[in-house]
Amino acid sequence: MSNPSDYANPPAFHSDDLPPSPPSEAAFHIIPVPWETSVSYGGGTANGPNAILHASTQLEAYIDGGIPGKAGLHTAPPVNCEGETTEILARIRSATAEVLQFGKLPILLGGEHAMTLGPIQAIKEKGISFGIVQFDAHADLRDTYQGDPHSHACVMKRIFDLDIPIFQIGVRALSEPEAELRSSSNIGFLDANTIDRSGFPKNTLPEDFPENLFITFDVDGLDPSIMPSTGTPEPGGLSWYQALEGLENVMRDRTVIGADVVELAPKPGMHASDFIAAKLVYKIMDLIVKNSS
Ligand SMILES: [Mn+2]
Repeated sequence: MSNPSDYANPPAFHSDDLPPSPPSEAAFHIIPVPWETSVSYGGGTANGPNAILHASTQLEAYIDGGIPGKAGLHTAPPVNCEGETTEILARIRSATAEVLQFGKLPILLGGEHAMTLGPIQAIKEKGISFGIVQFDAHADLRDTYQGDPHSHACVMKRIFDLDIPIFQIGVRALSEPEAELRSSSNIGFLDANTIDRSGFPKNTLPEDFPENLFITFDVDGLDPSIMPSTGTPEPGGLSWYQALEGLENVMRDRTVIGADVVELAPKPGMHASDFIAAKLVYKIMDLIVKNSS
């Protein structure tokens, strides 16, 4: 990729090796969400989904002993991210609800982290009991940020307000009120410094954490040495294998009902980050398939 216009006209996810399936035959429905309004530092998340789709054509179909794409991949049209925040969130919610109605797995590509409220509302409206596991450098638990309650920095607070159980992995930047909320509430966390020192415990999630999981993976949870293409990078993040270990750990004995990978802000010429984000998406699919077989 040499300039941002190269992110236009994206192919379907992984479509070089794996021909797209019709929606009714695809286990995974990929929903691009090119949303960028509340970014507080570096911009570019609007191009995130397209960069992931372009990079996905470079992936191997075979990964760690299997071909998860055989479960069927359908890439939906991108969600229209113009207009008011509430309108955008409503569109993300209905795009997700449609996939759930089909009995399929929504995999959303971002786009800024604020979008995660959309699928969470859709799943909650279906009456499914579930918890959310968040991989992130930031707690995203501010009540408002720069006057905006729907900022990417507030998304987990909005989800907390919906009474959805939360577990955070890889956090290393938060404000004092966010830290106080975590310790005075039942929000679970395994911060990056603990993972660095002691690794993952045998069971990361508490025993009473819900069986159904939504996974939200903010790419800034990864270390900026492998993921510089994000708006608010923080040192001391997860390595690739720590991220995979964390995913395997939380998914063990549980059922993933949806996921998103958010906050990729692709930088022209820095295609490693785009590829890593695409591989992360495919690896999440791989773990879902392996877990359910
Ligand atoms: Mn985030």
